[in-house]
Amino acid sequence: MAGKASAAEPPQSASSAPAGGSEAAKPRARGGHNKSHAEISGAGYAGLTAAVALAQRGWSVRLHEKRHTLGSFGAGIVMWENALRVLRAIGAFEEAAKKSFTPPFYETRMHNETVALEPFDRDPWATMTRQHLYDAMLAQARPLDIEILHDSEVVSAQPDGAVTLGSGRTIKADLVVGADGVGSNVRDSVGFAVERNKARDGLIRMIVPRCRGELGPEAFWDNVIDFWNFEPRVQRILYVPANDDDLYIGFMAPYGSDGSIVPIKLEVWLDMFPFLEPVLREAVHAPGRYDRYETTVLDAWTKGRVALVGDAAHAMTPSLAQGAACAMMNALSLAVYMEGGADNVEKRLQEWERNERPLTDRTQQRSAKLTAERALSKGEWVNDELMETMRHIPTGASADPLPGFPRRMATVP
Ligand code: 5PR
Repeated sequence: MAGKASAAEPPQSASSAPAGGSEAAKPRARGGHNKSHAEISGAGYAGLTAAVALAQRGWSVRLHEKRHTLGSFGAGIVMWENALRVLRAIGAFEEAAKKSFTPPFYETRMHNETVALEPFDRDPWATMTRQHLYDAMLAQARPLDIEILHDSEVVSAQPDGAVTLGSGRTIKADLVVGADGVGSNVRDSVGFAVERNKARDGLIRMIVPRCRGELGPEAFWDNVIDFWNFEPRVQRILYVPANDDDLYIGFMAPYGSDGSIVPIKLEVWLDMFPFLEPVLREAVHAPGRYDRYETTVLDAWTKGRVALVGDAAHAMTPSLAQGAACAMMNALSLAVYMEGGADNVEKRLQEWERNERPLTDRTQQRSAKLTAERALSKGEWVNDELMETMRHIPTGASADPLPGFPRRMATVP
């Protein structure tokens, strides 16, 4: 396992630092002379996981984030066992678990009638805010041999391992990781064929206060509740307690409909979900964005020394809560395939894709089908096929049980 690198050497990174950033300005310690070096574009969940997992395996890593601040723009997240296992593998599990929650049930309602009530007492899972998850992962990156640059955009990459920054500077690496999201510069500059599929629906996601006092004393307000309505129009609210204080709430509606408008229109949601009035009133003032569901499938995930991971490679709909999870699994496994350093990077990247990609492909297909058919509304997604990904032991992660999980055995009311 890696500690902090001690040998201070190539000041090249200091000169690449964008002005003004405290991290960027920090003089750089880059360990050993013969360390293999990775340039990673994008400090989201995929990029952070790859950075930590590579550094743990002795690589020196530079992580570029084009935004000014490091952080998560998302609202909340449901983490299943595979994602929690990746967190443990990169050392972030305990910290992430601290401010997380496991609801007693995952409930599905149609027109406010319960159609499914899942205790998930054999599947460890947790909810949390995305910011909390991000902070837990970033804390793992800090002490490792990872140079984190903000305001630093990778504008293009080449299969030989060259990356060009927004500043115009070009750097050579043994490995380039494009973890730069659905609009990936790395992907589009290297030239991969992208097949995009947009669904008819999308959703607005935000964090609002739990409003427990106002919602009422019923125990079910601790559940995840997926409130579906098909009449008089298709609108759905995904209600996810993320911890004692924060509610992660998703407003799903067809693209272009009134339900897709941000800030949300109170009357559009209140007439179908009057029992959620306190949180709807909060949601009117919360920042949010409507995102149409989208799946992207590439002809390949790697070319030469370049590997794509996360939404850059395999954006998926969130029906199975596997977007970030697959991003993190693939980033971890990528580092496992890079164990031992820079020899044969190209061949090992191909092996990585060949072995690791099929599960993600299946997950994307299943998730897209659930989304297209609005099938989560039936609450019938808990079966061995659809749970395959959540129950998968990620390459590079331990199969040991997660400490403290399952968190509680729910009692049927
Ligand atoms: N499940 C989860 C989720 O966060 C979303 C959906 C389903 C856990 C939204 O991101 O279908 O939209 C969904």
